[in-house]
Amino acid sequence: MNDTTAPSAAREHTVESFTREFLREVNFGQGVDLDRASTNDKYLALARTVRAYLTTRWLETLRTQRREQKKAVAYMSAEFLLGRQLENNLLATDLGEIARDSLDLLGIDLVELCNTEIEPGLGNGGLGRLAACFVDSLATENVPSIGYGIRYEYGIFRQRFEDGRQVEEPDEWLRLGSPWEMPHPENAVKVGFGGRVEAWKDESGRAHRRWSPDWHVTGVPYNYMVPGYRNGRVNTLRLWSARATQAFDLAIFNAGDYTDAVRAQTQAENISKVLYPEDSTPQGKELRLQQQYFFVACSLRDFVEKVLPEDFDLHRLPERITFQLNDTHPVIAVPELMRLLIDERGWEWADAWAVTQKVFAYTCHTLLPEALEVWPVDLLGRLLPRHLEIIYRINEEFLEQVREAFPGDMLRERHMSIIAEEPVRSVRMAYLATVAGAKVNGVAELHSQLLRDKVLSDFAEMFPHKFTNVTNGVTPRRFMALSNPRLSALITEAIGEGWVTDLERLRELEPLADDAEFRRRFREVKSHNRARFAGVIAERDGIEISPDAMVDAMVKRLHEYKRQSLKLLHIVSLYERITSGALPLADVTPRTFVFGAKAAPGYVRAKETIALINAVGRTINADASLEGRLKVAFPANYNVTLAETLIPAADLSEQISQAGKEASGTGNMKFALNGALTVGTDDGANVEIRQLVGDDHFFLFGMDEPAVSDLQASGYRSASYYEQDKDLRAALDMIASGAFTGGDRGSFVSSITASLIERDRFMALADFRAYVDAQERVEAHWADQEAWTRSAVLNVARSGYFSSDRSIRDYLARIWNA
Ligand code: B1H
Repeated sequence: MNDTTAPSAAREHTVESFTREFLREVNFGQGVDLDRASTNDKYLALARTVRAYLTTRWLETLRTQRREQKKAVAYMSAEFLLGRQLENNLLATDLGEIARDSLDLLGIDLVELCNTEIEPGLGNGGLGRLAACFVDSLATENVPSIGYGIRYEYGIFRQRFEDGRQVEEPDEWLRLGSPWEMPHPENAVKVGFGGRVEAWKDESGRAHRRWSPDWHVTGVPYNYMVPGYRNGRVNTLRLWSARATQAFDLAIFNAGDYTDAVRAQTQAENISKVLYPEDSTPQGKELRLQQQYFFVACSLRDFVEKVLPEDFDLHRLPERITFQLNDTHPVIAVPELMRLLIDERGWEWADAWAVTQKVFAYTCHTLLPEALEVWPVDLLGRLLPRHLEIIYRINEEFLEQVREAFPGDMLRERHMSIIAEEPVRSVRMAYLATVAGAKVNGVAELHSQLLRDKVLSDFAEMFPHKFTNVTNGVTPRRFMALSNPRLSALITEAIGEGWVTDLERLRELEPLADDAEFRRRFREVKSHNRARFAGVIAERDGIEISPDAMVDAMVKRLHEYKRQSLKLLHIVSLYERITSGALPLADVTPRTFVFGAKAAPGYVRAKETIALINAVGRTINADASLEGRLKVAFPANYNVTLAETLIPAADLSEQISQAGKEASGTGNMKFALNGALTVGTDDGANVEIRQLVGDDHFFLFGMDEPAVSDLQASGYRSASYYEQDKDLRAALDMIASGAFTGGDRGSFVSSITASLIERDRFMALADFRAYVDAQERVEAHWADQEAWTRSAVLNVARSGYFSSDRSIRDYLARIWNA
C-alpha cells in the first residue's frame, strides 16, 4: 500500500534551501541571532523547519481525504506514549542527511539537538506505546486515520531514586516549548458535566429527555502530525486540552468573586493536567472519569461536526468510520454517541443503537480482574446522569436478549449484566464495550483465547462472531531503523532496502545465520551497541558497566504479575552460591542485569521491590570478590528514549510473567527484532515468538497457563517450595538476613520475603527451579558465541511478523473492513 512513487522531501530540498529555512526559523521563529542561539533555540528552529516540510504533506493528505471521503479509523486512546519526535520525523521524511549536512556547515551538532528534545511521556507503558506504534503504522500503511487522546500537561512522572527508593517528580515536558503541536482554539468544543435530566414533549407529543449539565469545560484541540514512512501521507493525532469556559467564568464573576472565578478555572483545567500513573490497576477516581468523558465527548463532536462534511447523513456513519476503543478508557463514548443521536438529533432509540453497534470496536488489553474498569453508578450518575440512563436502557435490552437466548438461566443474567451489584453497584465498562462493539479483540493469540474461554466466556457464547484476535506489533521505524542504525545498515547491505515497511522480508536473513562472516559482523554491531548503551548510562546515571558482559534486560512496569522478584531471586541465588563457595567464580558468566521499571506511586509492594533490587545491586556492585563478573544496573526513569539505546544492546530478554497474566507484551517483540534471545514463560506474545523463532532459539521455562490454573485450583502452597529447594531457601534467607540492607531485617525486607514464602500470588517460587535451569541453558548457549549469534540472527530473521504494520493490516481485514 506504500506509495513509493511519492517524492520524498529529500528530493525536493537541498542543503541550501534547508539551511535557509533553518536560519529563518532561528531569526524569526526564535527571535535570536545564530551566534546567540542556545541549544534549545536551535533545536526548536530545526524542529520547526522539519515541521514545515511535514505540514505541506499534511495539508495534501487532508485535501485528498476531503475529496475522496474514504472510510477512516479513529483510534481513541487515553494514552499515546510517543517518544521523541525530531529524529523520527527526519527519518520519515528522509531529511536526516540534508539536516546533518546543513548543520555541519553551520558548525552545529545534529545529535546534540536531537538529544535536547524532552520526550512526550503521555502514557504509562505498553498500552500507550502500542497506540503510538499504531498511528505510525496507520500512516505508513496509508490508512486515513486520526488518533484522539488527551494532551496531559504532565505526562508519566519522572522517577528518581533516593537511597534506592523511588521518588516521583512531575514531568514538565512542555517546559522548553513544544514545536510539534498546533493548537486550534477556534475549533474548541464545549463539554458538560453534572446536572439533571428532564423529560419534555415536542408538538407532536413525542417524549424526549434533555440533559442540563451544571458545569462545562472547553476542549481545545492540539494537532500533531504523524508521517507515514516516506510515502507522502501525514495523518493527524488530535489531543485535547481542557480550558475553563467563558460562561463558567462569567457566572462566578457576576456573583462578584474574582478569586472563586480563578479557582473555578483551575478546576476545569485540572481535567487535562496529569496522566494517572496506574498501569493496569485503575483507581476509580472521579477526575479520571472526567478525563475519559472529556476527551471522548470532544472527539465525537469533532468527528461528527468538523471532520465529516457538513450535510453528512449520520445513518451512513458506519461507512465512514470505526471508532477503535483502546481498552475501556474511552468506552463512555458509547452512551455519548447514543445521546448525540437521540437527544440532540431526535433519533429513535433503535436507529441510534443500530448505528452505534456498527461504529465501535473494542480492544481488551488485560486478563487481571482488578484491571477491569468499573464505575460506581453513584459517581457516574452524579457526573453523567443522562449517560447512566442510557447505559441502564442498553443493559435492559441486552438482558432481554440474554433471557431469550437462555430462558430461565438467572445466574447467567446476573453474571452478564453490565451493572454489577457487588461490592457496590457499578458499571462494568468491558461488558458495555462488548455489548456495544461490533468486534472485540485481544492482543495476542493466547490472550484472545483466554478472553473467549474465561473473562468474557458468556459473551463469546452469545456473540461468537464478535470475538477475534489481533496480535500486537511494534514499529520497525523507531525500534529498528532509528534506534539500531548499525543493525539496519547490516540488514540493508544483506537483503537490500524495503524491509522497513515489509518486515517479513527479514526472512531473507535466515541463510546468513550460517555465514560466519555475517555472524562476526552481527556480533560487532551488538558490541558497538553495548558500548553505546554503556556510554549513555555512564553519562545519564553515573553507572559503570563492562561493555563485554552479557546484557540481560528486564524492562517493563513494576508489577507483581510480571515477576521482577523472580529475576531478583535468580540474581541473589547466583550471589549466594558464589559467596558460599558452591559456585566457582570462574564458572560465572559475566553479566549485567539491567532493570528499568516505574512503580505506580500508590503500589507499596512494587515500590518495595524497587528498593530491594537497588539494595541487592548496591551490595553486588560493591563486592570486589566478584571481580566485576556480576553487575546490577538500574537506571532510573526508564522511558522510550532509554529503551532506544538499551534494546539494541541487549543479549537476553526477560519475559517471565506468570503464564496467563501478560496479555501480550511488546518489549518482548522489540528485543527479538534486535537480536536478543528470550528467556520466557508461555505467556502473551511470547508464545508466538517462540513458535516463530523455534524452540532452539528461545529459552522456555515454567508452568503454562493450564498448569497455573490447576495448581491454583488444587491449592498452592508456596512455603513447600521454600522448604524443599535449598537454593531457593538460601536466597530468601539471605535477603531476610539483611545481607543487602546493612543488617536491617525489618521494613521492606521482611514484608517481601514473608509475602513470597507465605502467599506468593504469582507463583514465583513454583517457577524458581525451572527458571534457574533455564538460566543455566542460557549460559551454556552463550559460552558458544557462534551458536548464540546464529540464534540471535534467526530471532531477527523470524520476527518480521511482529511489525505493527502487520497488526494494522490484521485490524483492517478482521475489524475495520469486516
Ligand atoms: C496493558 C493496561 C493498562 N493492559 C489500565 N492494560 C491503565 C490498564 O491507566 N490505566 O488505568 C493503563 C494501562 N496496559 C498492557 O497493554 C498489557 O499489560 C501488555 O501485556 C500489552 O502488551 C499492552 C499493549 O496491548
